[in-house]
Amino acid sequence: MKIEQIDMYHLRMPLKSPFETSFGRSITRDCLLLRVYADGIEGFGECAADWDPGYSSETVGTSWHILEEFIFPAVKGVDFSSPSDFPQVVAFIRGNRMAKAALEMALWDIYGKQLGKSLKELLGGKKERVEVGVSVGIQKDPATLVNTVSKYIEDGYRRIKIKIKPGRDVQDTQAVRSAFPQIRLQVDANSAYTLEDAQRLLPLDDLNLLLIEQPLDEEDLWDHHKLQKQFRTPICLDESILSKQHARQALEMGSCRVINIKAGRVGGLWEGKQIHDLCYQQSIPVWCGGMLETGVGRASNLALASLPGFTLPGDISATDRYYDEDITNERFVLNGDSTIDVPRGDGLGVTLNDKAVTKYTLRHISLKLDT
Ligand code: OSB
Ligand code: MG
Repeated sequence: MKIEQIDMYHLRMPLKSPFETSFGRSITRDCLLLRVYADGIEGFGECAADWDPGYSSETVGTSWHILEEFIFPAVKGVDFSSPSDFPQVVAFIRGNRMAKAALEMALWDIYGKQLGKSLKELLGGKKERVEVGVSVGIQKDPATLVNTVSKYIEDGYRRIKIKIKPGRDVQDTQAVRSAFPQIRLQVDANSAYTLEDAQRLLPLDDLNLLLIEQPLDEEDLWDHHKLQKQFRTPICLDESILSKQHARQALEMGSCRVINIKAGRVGGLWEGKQIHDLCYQQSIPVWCGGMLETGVGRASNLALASLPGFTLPGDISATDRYYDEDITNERFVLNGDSTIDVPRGDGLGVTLNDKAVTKYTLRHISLKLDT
């Protein structure tokens, strides 16, 4: 498999409703879309880095730079026997995992189309539909939050995640818990706390939460261990886990009991699968996180989440939770049992709506690599 051409688009997608986290509030979601041609076959990749470095140090700008100046030149002329060769080819580039994951995704899409297999089959996925939940941003006040959550429950979501931040944590979570005593509930702090906040957060431990996601800084593996000792509720790491290495060390240290796997954050689907395999062997539950992806990234997330160790519901909601209009022709819908079907088509199993791509594109380049 030799890449002939790459088209890269910077997209800005209007969100259906603003999304607020401890690191900021967004009304649009930026991403990079790759259209890659190899052996006459077209594949798609999405780079999950956002416009600003709030969640991750990578941004649309850094990813564009790294892809254009380093990753594309590195793959020029390379004959891939499988996309699993890709991590080694770009290993000389430090970090920049979201940028790498975007091109890797497109290679998996092309590879699947070549072999007539879905990404789920290529990765060894088992499930045909995966359990999903919804990630609810910080609302105006606890009453508004309860109202927003109730609408998602009416839509059929049976697992709710709420975003928390200092000043908007225990009270918000208690409000949702008392309104919905039975709902599967979890919280995500996106690194907003320090160990000194542990005492104040302790009431969360009595709210029957599935997990507390990333309370402390990305670099605080040891402090997460100290925090986990004070809580019965499992700590789940998101931002802190950038590789299989981190996952192994976090588990050895007791920094968490659950891991959120996002292929983009860890450098691609292959690394995501390695983390899954490690956790599966140790009976550590994992689930597939999301980053407000378009239909391209969502298809990839669904395939990854079909692996057997993804035993907790993913942050992979239906298309209409995020966008009125998506860039894929396929829209993902929620089934009555709070699942979404894993795409069955070859590769990612999605096609692009060219009109929508054009509409949301801010910048585009096209590169020929076979000359
Ligand atoms: O921390 O899981 C997160 C969105 C963007 C960046 C980080 C996160 C999120 C979400 C939304 O929680 C998940 C989704 O529905 O895509
Ligand atoms: Mg998170």
